[in-house]
Amino acid sequence: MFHFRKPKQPEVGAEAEQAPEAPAREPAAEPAAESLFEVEAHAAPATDETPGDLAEGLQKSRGGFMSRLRGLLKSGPAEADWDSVEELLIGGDVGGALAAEVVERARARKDSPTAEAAVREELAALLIPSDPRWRPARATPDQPAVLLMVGVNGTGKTTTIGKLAHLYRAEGSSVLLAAADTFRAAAIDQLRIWSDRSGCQFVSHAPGADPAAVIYDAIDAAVARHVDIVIADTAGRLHTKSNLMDELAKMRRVIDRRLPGAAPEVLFVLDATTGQNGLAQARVFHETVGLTGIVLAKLDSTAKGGIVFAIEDALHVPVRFVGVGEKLGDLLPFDPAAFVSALFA
Ligand SMILES: Nc1nc2c(ncn2[C@@H]2O[C@H](COP(=O)(O)OP(=O)(O)O)[C@@H](O)[C@H]2O)c(=O)[nH]1
Ligand SMILES: [Mg+2]
Repeated sequence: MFHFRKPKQPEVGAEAEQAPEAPAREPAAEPAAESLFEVEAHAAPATDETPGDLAEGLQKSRGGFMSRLRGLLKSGPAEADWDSVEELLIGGDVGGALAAEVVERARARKDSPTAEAAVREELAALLIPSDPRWRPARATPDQPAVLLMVGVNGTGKTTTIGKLAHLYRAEGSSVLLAAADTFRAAAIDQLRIWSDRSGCQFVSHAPGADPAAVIYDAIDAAVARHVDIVIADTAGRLHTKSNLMDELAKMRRVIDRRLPGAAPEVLFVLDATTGQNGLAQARVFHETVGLTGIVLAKLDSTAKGGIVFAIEDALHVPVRFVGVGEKLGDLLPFDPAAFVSALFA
């Protein structure tokens, strides 16, 4: 048995902070069968959210390692203290091997007027192109686009889903949220609140249910109702727990079976404050489910924004979004050039 909910009107002016965990409640009664196929009432998108600001979100990084780095890079490439530059890049989470490479290449640049220009160009060259207007694609017009959100515990998956739902609803897309984090009742409730707030449809099972079954039902409901985008929440899991990683692989297989050729987006939500530890996690997730994109959450909370370069270099998977706060508008499409400019501004 699964629960399906039609979208509600978003609460304009509602608090945009993390959805509070609602008190546990009895599962709703099973909906009448025909309610599955009611014409979807598109809720008006919420308009009370001002988009977050990248420069503001990067304030800690700009004031941290970047301000010291800029100080070191005022001279021409020949006079710069390159050992200190390398140390600062490592301190900013760029990672040892990559920092050494960047410095070596920047030093070798003969065409740069300043050491700063050389480092800036080398850092920019590391980033994988990503169009900030990127949208998850549907394989055919009668299939929804599917986003599977994965990562370890507490990285910001559910909050990111709330922000994404808000973004896509504001653009007029219909969105269905799948509560495939069945581990705790509170996790289901947290997603339900985001779904109500942004006017999404919602599919859940009882706590403890097989998450792959939730995804199966969510896709069925989305196909039946011509929903544009399905976003599936998953329970946080440690990359070292192989049974939980197998469970994730099963979710992935269910999507592939139910929507052959759909190429779902698997977004890894990385907590930017975990730094280089996050890279080891990301690699295992990538091997298990094939990551297609990265969301770097909590970039506002770290002074080490260099993790962006490290994760892209490690996985060769593009960063699609950065999270710069807890409000609905605090999810910014990733624009590599704007990111480097904001770091050096
Ligand atoms: N400062 C900041 N906090 C965030 C961001 N994204 C999520 N959080 C917070 O991180 C905590 C965990 O988020 P949650 O979405 O529940 O993580 P999950 O366990 O991965 O689903 C919550 O307190 C969120 O408000 C972000 O971009 N910036
Ligand atoms: Mg969660």
